[in-house]
Amino acid sequence: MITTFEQHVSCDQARFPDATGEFTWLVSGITLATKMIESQVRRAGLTGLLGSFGAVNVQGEIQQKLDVYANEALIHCLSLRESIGIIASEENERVITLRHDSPNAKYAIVFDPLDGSSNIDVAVTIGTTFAIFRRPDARAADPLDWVLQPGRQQVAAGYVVYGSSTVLVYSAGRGVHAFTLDPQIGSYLLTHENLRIPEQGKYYSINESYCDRWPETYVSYLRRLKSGELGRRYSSRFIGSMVADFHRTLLRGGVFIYPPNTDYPEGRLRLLYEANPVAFLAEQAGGSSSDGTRSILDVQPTDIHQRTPLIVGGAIEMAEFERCVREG
Ligand code: P6P
Repeated sequence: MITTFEQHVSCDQARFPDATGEFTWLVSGITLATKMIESQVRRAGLTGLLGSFGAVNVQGEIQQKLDVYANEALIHCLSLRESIGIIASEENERVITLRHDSPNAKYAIVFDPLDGSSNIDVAVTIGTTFAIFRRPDARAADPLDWVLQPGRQQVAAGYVVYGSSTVLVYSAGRGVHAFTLDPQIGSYLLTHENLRIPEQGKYYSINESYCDRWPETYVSYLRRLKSGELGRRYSSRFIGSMVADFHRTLLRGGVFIYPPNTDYPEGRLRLLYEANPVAFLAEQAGGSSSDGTRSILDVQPTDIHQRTPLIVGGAIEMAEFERCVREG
């Protein structure tokens, strides 16, 4: 018996008496756009979509052609969902106001259209991350108020990882579920229901080339993970695409860490559309997250592109991190 992503969301929404199906229609914009992105990712080398677009985005990073395509696909598909009032994208400096004053516009969506762009041309796994917020209770005059909400306010969040298979991982606050794209029928089919992050894994995931520029807490944390004092010697995995590194952490356990360093004193990853979605999923799956002082989900954003340190993983690895923070 197969369950498509749309069936899953529709059944989930049916639990709410006033559900109108508009949320199901909203998330179908994500599945459609990511299927369009997936088809281009798989053929990029054949269709001239590899390489740089020749422009620099708001992050100061050289845009890849697939970055631009992915962003345009998501904006196009989501703009057709009248329940979305505001969009914030990693590729756009400012929020995109679709229908800010419409009574039907109840949601805002933030996304990184293609995370891990440096891996595109070498055929390494990349991904799309997203989070959905309800418009603030008050009639939010400022579009920014729709998206500058703490991660704990996310109505739903997830990512699509374009790897050896294409997997949509999603939560609407009732567990984490994964749907694998069946390219023969063009549907995301439920393959992992109620995913739980293992209490302890065997991998830590960090770019160790920055180790001479980390705060001491992270140096001692890595030393503990490597020492075997947590009952096992950890191995290292770092793909350079947060989505891929987090997906392995979610399925196999362990911890993903992007500390602050002298190059990125606030951390490198973006709070709104990278850290918050994975922090939400990790917590829904029995793990947790931190920015070094508190849960990622408790951070009040002040800018749509603000960066943050990110530590996210299973119960044992995160408890050990908190111990290292307490001991200073
Ligand atoms: P570094 C990709 O550009 C990204 O935003 C994340 O997906 C990834 O974890 C990180 O940057 C890699 O950064 O500094 O290790 O190359």
